[in-house]
Amino acid sequence: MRARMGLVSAGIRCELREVVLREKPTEMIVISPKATVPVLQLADGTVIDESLEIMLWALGQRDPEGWLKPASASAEEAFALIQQTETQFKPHLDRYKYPDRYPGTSAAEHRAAGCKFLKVLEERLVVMPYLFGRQAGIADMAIFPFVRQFANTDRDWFQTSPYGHTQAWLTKLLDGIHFGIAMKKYPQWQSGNEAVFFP
Ligand SMILES: N[C@@H](CCC(=O)N[C@@H](CS)C(=O)NCC(=O)O)C(=O)O
Repeated sequence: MRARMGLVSAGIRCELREVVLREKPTEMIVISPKATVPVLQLADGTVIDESLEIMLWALGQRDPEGWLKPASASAEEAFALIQQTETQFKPHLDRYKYPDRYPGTSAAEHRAAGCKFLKVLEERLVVMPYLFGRQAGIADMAIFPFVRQFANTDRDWFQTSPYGHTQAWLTKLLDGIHFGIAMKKYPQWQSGNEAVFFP
């Protein structure tokens, strides 16, 4: 999702091979043994297999929407918030979403811990429509997919939670063109298939 949105923003088209996680193609594992998606292989053979790195590579080619130039802060602050999402919020999200996978876990406790991060977002979004200004940037696009998962875990709870600006921000991004294009479904890639392109 994040990688696809970065490619959309940069206007980069690539060959797409849709992977079904329970049937990972050998071709993917050969170039990226950690075997997670997304994986981007460049024309020179370089492999980038972290979604944020793919976004940064794409925006490093072209950044027509200025995602790497936050209006209200330095790029470092935007990256610090992304890092906080991945290292602090994501573990709580995983445990709130899948308590059965983590023995002894209380979903409610992890939701409460995740809310501390939602409060950080809310405090920013009270004063500006996106996390670092009037336009969406790398922080919004890299963070909202996690907040979407958090919201979807219990939509009724999220809708009545005291994070109205975060709810509105998430709705805007879900209605946005990048997410719409990134969500397009593709058939599973099989060796020998004719090439399919994204977007
Ligand atoms: N930090 C990585 C996480 C990638 C990741 O965990 N992807 C999941 C799917 S969203 C995956 O491929 N899991 C492997 C599996 O389920 O076998 C990134 O953002 O690229």
